[in-house]
This record gives sequence, structure tokens and C-alpha cells, in this order.
Amino acid sequence: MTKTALITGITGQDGAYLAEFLIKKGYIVHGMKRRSSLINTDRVDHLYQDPHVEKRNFILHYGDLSDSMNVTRIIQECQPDEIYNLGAMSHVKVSFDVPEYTANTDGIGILRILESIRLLGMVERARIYQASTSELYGLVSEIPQNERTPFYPRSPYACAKLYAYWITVNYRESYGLHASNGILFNHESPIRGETFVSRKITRALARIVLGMQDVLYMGNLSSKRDWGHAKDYVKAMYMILQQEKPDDYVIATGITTEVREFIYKAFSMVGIDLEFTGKEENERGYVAKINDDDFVNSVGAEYLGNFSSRISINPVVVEIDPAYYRPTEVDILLGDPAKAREKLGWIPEYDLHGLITDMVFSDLQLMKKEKYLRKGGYLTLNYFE
Ligand code: NDP
Ligand code: GDR
Repeated sequence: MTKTALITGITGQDGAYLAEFLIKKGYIVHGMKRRSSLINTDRVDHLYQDPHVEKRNFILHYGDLSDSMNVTRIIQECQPDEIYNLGAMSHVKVSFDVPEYTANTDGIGILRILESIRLLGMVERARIYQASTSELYGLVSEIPQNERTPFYPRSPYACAKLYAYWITVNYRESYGLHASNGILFNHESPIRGETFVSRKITRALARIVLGMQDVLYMGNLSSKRDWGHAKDYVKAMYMILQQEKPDDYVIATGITTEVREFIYKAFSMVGIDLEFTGKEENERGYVAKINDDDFVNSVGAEYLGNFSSRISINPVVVEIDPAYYRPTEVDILLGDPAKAREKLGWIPEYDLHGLITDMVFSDLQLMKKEKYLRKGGYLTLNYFE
């Protein structure tokens, strides 16, 4: 029997990887996409099928998690066996600017799905995955964090996700829904949103070595995150819904790294040794050494001369802009994935080195394309935050 899945947030990083993964498994995948003034389906363009094709296995529906009727109608139309609720205003810093919208989408969105399942009489049929987050641990009470670690959210985003976590548990316990939370720690990829820290770093690095940008402006360099690859993490989502009984799982690598160290590692991929001096707002990262062979092999011989002469005038490539600080910060996240390993058999394929390599080389390629376009007189975006 062909299974049908509905993914909210299908145009996002995880939605795109999950859709690809489920299609390979033979699923028919439906996705909720928002109407926007510019087309926002870049990440799933390779899966897109012309609506006039018969027997499509990838179908998009206009929708929004803040619209109850729309949520109910889409579920009724698709009759999904599995629902993955990935849709969210997912940027922690931005949630301080749009707290009410974040609460509505990230908190109440899943409630709309759960209630629809009851209303439509689909309790026995549909399994539900809620995209919960390590941000729930916030001001952590223990290290590492596991499924029993108490929550202490530190942002409007995390507060909204706290409601979503508990309402998912509550519907499971009250009505017997097969509803599970994946408590996923940070996961990144070459298609990560540009303003999350990992991608901001790898994009800026590519632009700096190609001579398209001078400095990377950062916020708090001392926070620590447990970073994995999104491709591994969407597999865990699927595995969670294949379990006979619904449950909640931490998905993490079990290794934590400072933001500063992430920057250092990314630059070292292209033969650049960075050193950091100064404290807090006065901290700077500068180029201490260029390993010419590594630079040439990774970036290209034609870029070395220009980069070296720029660095000889001003070697600073990382500076702090307090605008990127958050009103309340989550200092350290480190997950214990033992339960997922034992019960799901989930083991990630990528380590941090593999993740950073994937992202750095992908962004180098992307920025070379942009440079080429600019050279040809075409306009490209500046990606100001
Ligand atoms: P993205 O920000 O890349 O994607 C979010 C998706 O949600 C996009 O498709 C976006 O649409 C959609 N969306 C936003 N608002 C609404 C709305 N009101 N109604 C319907 N859809 C909406 O996030 P990720 O792919 O990284 O994350 C997926 C989920 O997992 C999110 O819920 C996130 O909070 C959670 N999470 C992510 C982690 C990570 O490290 N990536 C870790 C733990 C949890 P559009 O493209 O139009 O903006
Ligand atoms: P996070 O991811 O808040 O953990 O949420 P993000 O990459 O935004 O920040 C990670 C850490 O880096 C610090 N930081 C900066 N962050 C950004 N975005 N930009 C900067 O310039 C910068 N400088 C330092 C941050 O302060 C923070 O400590 C992500 C999202 O995907 C959530 O949706 C998800 O739930 C969690 O991961 C798990």
C-alpha cells in the first residue's frame, strides 16, 4: 500500500530533505506552502511536478498554520497516514520581534492539526510528528540533556514550542493519538536558512575569500551548540513515526562546539588559520596564516593573490555587532541521543567536520556563480540581514 504523508513547512530546510527522503521510500507527499509575493519553492523545485501531470507523488497546497479551516481542509483532502508538522517561524532572535505571530504559528499550529484529526475521525489512521526543539531546555538544568531533563525556555520561540510539545503529549494521553515529539538539536546543511549562524558563517567565508565581502559581523561567539546534518535528522523523524507506540525522542550528536570554534573550523577548510583577540564586543578574528596550497586546492589559484594582498592591509575578518545579541541567550546545548540510538536504531552519518565541509564547498560554488553573474553585469542579491 502506498503511504501518504503531509508535511507542513515543506519549503523549509527540513521539509525539503524529508520530502525527498519520503518520495524515495515510495510515499505520495503533500505539502503546505504559504502564499508569498515571490516564489518560495527553491528548495523543493527538483521535486516539483507540473500540476497537469497525472498520478503525481508531490503535491503542494496553499496554506497557513494560523488558519484552522485551511488546516482541516488540507488534511481532509490529503487523507494522510503521517503528518509531519515542521512549519514554524523558526528563528529564535526574530521571535523576540514577532512574539505573537510566533505563538500562533509555532504554539497553536499543532493544536489545529490535532483537533482536525479528531474532528475528521482520523485518530486511528494518522500518525503525527511534532518538530520540538532543544531550545526547550534553554537555561539548562543538566548537561547533557535527555528526554527527562526539565524545560526552561528562553525566548518567545521556545515558549511557543513548549506549548506545542505538551499539547502533543496531552492529545496522545487524552485521545490515544499516535503523536510524537522529536526534540531535535541544531541541524544544518547547504540549504540551511541564510541567517542561522552556521550558514551565515559559511556564506560569509565564501564571499570573503572570493573578494565579495570584507568582514563577518557576529553576535555571541561563546554559546555552544550540538550541531548535526539535517539529512540525518529527517531520517529520525521518519523512524519516530514507524514505531508501534508514540513517544518523545532527543535527536542529537552528543558533541557540543562553540560558535567561535565553528568559525575557526570553517576557515581552516580553505587553508586559513584564524586567531581571536579581545573580549566581548571588542573581540576580533584575524587571519594569522594562509596555507597557500590548501587555499589554492579549495578556493582556486586565481583568488589567492587578491586575498593575500587584502589581508596584508587589514587581516580582520570577524567582528562583533551587538545587534546580533539576544535579550536572553541559551549558553550551552548538548544532547544525549541514547534513547534514539537504542529504540530507533538512529545513528547519524555526518560528524561536524563532514557537515562543515558540505556547507563550505557548497557555498563556495554558489558564490562563484554569483561572482560570475556580477562580472557579466547581472544583479545578484546582497543578503543583508
Ligand atoms: P525553516 O525555517 O527552514 O522552515 C520553516 C518552514 O515553515 C518553511 O517552510 C516556512 O515557510 C514554514 N512556515 C513558517 N510560518 C508558517 C506558517 N504560518 N504556516 C505554514 N508554514 C509556515 O526551518 P527548519 O526546516 O530548519 O526547521 C523545521 C522545523 O523544525 C521548525 O518547526 C523548527 O522550529 C524545528 N526545529 C529546527 C531545528 C533546526 O536546527 N533546523 C532544530 C529543532 C527544531 P516559508 O518557506 O514560506 O518561510
Ligand atoms: P538557534 O540557532 O538559535 O540555536 O536556533 P542560530 O544558528 O540562530 O544560533 C546559534 C547560536 O549562535 C549565536 N550567534 C548567532 N546566531 C545568528 N543567527 N546570527 C549571528 O550573527 C550569531 N552570532 C552568534 C546565537 O546567539 C546562538 O547562541 C536554531 C533554530 O533552527 C531553531 O528553530 C531550532 O529550534 C534550534 O536551532 C534548535
